[in-house]
Formats: sequence, structure tokens, C-alpha cells
Amino acid sequence: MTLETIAAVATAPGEGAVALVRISGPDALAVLESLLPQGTPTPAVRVATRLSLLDPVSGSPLDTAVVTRFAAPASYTGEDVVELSVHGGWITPPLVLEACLRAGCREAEAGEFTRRAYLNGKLDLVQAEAVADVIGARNRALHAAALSQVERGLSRRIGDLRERLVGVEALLVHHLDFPEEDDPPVPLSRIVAEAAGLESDMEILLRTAPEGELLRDGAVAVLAGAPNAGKSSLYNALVGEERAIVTEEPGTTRDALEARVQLGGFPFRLVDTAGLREAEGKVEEMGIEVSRRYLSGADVILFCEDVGEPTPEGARAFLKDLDGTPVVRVSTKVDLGADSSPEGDAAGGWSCAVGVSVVSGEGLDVLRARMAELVFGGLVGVGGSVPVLTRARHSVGVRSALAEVRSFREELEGGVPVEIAATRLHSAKTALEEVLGLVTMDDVLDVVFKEFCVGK
Ligand SMILES: Nc1nc2c(ncn2[C@@H]2O[C@H](COP(=O)(O)OP(=O)(O)OP(=O)(O)O)[C@@H](O)[C@H]2O)c(=O)[nH]1
Ligand SMILES: [Mg+2]
Repeated sequence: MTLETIAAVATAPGEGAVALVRISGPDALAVLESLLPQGTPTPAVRVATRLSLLDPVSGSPLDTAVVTRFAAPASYTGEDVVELSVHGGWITPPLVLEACLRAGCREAEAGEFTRRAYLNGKLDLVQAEAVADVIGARNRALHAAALSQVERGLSRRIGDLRERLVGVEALLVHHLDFPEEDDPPVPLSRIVAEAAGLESDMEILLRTAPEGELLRDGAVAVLAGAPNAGKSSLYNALVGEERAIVTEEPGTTRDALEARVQLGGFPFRLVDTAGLREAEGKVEEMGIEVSRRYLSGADVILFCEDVGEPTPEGARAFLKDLDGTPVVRVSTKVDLGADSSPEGDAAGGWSCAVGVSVVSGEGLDVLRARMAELVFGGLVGVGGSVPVLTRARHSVGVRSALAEVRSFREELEGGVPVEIAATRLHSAKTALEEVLGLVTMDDVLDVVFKEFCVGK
């Protein structure tokens, strides 16, 4: 339990109709009262009350606010909380905050309200992290996953896995209670089967991690192809503004350009690169080297080919070394009417083929949808209903729990004494508890709450 009372402006700075100043801690009500005119009745809990706020020292008017009080433990932080809805803008919110500080509280650190909520058992660690993602999300898919986490979707799933581990432990106890009997009440085979079931459910959850983590970082989509294939034009079309220089001269783009875009609701880092060919000069050579580096780190490649021009051998050669990365064959400039039917031409190592034109806009929606499917296929369509591991911290924990359960099962099958194998179950449980934050070190908390804004 913390004893300090904290305050912060919870809304973003700048002009706005309303701003929220939040106060939390044992002196929250006292701080409020020192801002009210003498004789103002104490506002009732959870009732929006319109009140005049005065400077606690000079008594000069600060603002007229709508005040809502929450009494511990029924508040966001679990402490006494006062929320002052004041006028927005550059002056009022900081002025009211300063008055609160003078009335005896200190300014909150980034994430401190949510940290207190976690420490007071209002949220587990997964939920607390998800609050930051709901606020910070710049794509709908991460927002949906985070919202489901705030609503305990992922916590429940991890909690269920933990419950089942406890269940296996209970079976073990029963098994150990009757060691001499030929036919103990719980046969080893049943315990092995339970453990195997747990393993496969953990694997299913872990399968969401690669895509879930990309929801936060954005998938790297690299535009590549021969010079003049129309890469920069497509880049501009997907970004929605003229970022890259487009000319009819081959070899226009030299440096790689990167932009964050949301395609089909999913986050991408779109990269335009120099056309791939035998370089004609030092600068171009360096540009091509950069292209190659981007290609090797890509989550998806858009290989652009001018529909009217055969791609030179040299340009495609760069793709050979990329095992496993999905490659979309993009036929560009289809408005020029060259006869080709790229659709469905998924043979020859391409993941799929799409024809596009930045002039007519043809094919751009199809391309966006294909990119989303290729990179985020497992998540497309699941919306917020399936729990998704969105952070390395989650997958590290679940993966280590899985490894422990697997070793436990293998040891049982290999004849290792049950009592010894059982320590694995305990470690697995601890790993899941760490994900939920049921057991945590302060340094983990520091990392989690560092990324918050002040006032949350
Ligand atoms: N008609 C038509 N012309 C296009 C289309 N896309 C690109 N172009 C033209 O093709 C030429 C090359 O386009 P860029 O986007 O610069 O091609 P690039 O692949 O980036 O070329 P480099 O940077 O030199 O490798 C320009 O003259 C564009 O106007 C299209 O969809 N339709
Ligand atoms: Mg270019």
C-alpha cells in the first residue's frame, strides 16, 4: 500500500474541450477539499458534481469543474481517487495540477496510476500492459487484441493453463498416495495424457506469438524489382502521399525509404528500395546493397514487374537466397493494357500474384488484402475473440512453461521418479504466474510501466 497521493493531467496537452486531472491516494479528498470554497459540502461518491475550484493559497478562481470521487477500493487504482474534468487548453489543466501539488500531493510518474492498480490487485500484469497498447495502438488489429487483453481474454487463457497444471499436480498427489498398489487410483498414463493435452494447448497459444508481436512492431514489407518497375509509384499509392520520387528514368531510387502504414487493419513498415540490377555507379551499387539487406529482413516482399517488360534475369536472382519469406508477384502498370493475366499465377515460387495500376487504382485493394493475409493470416478474421500473445514477455513465459511440461511428461515416460519430475510442474506454474504478474520483481515492473504516458 502506498501512502503518497499523486496527481497528473490524464489527457493529452493542447486545446480541447475538456481535460482530466486525476488524483489518487489517501489524501485525494483532502486535496480536493483544499481547492473548494469554504463550506462546500463534500461531493458524494460516484456522482458528477459541478464545483468551483480555487487556488489553495491565493483563493483566486481556477475553473469550474465537474468532479467525480471514487472511494477505495472501488476505483481504477484501488485507492481514493478524485477526477476533475476541467476546461482543456494550454493554461487551465497545468494550473489546476499545480494547485493540486501545492495542496499536498506530488506529480505522478509515467504509468503510476496503472502501476498502483496492478499493485492493488485491480489488474494483472497482462491487463496493465494492454492498457498501454489500447492507448498507443495505431492499427485496429493491435487495438482489438489489446482490448481483449484488458478484458482478461489472455489472462483467462493463461489462468486456465495454470489451473490445469494445478490439476495435474493434484493427480500426482493421488498417484503418490498409493505407491504400493498395482492399480493406483490415478494411473501414470492419465497424468501423461493430461500433460500432453496441456502441451498442445500451450503450443496453440504460442502459435499466435509471431504475428501478435508483429502487431506491435509492424511487418516489414519490401518493394523490390527491376529499375523503373513502378516500385516508388506503388509505395506512394500505398502510403497515400507522394513520399518517393518517381521518374521515367531507371535508377531513380537510391536510398531505402520507410513508412508506417495500416493495410487491411494491420501494421506494416513499407520499404521502397533501389531497383535491382547490375549497378552502373558507386551510389547505385550502395543502394542495391541496402535493398538486399532489407530483403533479407523482410516479412513479405512485393516483387514488382512492369507488365509490359520482361524482368531482366539479374533482378530476379536476388530472390533466390530468401528462403521462407513470402513473395507477392506484383504486375505493375496494368492500365497500359499489355496482355497478361497475373491473377492466379502463383506458380514458380510466388506466394501469390496481383496486377496493379497506380493510375487506375486497380488491384490495390487486392494487394492490401493479400499482404495482410500472408503476414497476419492466422489473425485475419479472428478479431478480438481469440487471445493473442502480443509481447515477447508473454511468449517467453509460455514457452518456458511448455518446455517444463514437456520435460515433465518425458521424464515420467522415461521412468524418472514421480517426485523428481514433479518439480517441473512447479516451474511451469511459476513461469505462467510471472506472465500474469502474480510473482514479479520490481525491475520487470519498471520495464512494463516505463512505456506509459503520465496520467495513465
Ligand atoms: N501508366 C502507368 N505508369 C506507371 C505506373 N506506375 C509507375 N508508372 C511509371 O513508371 C515509371 C517508373 O516509375 P517509378 O515508380 O519511379 O519506378 P521505380 O521502380 O521506383 O524505379 P527506380 O526507382 O528507378 O528503380 C514512371 O514514369 C511512372 O510514372 C502505373 O501504374 N501506370
Ligand atoms: Mg523508385
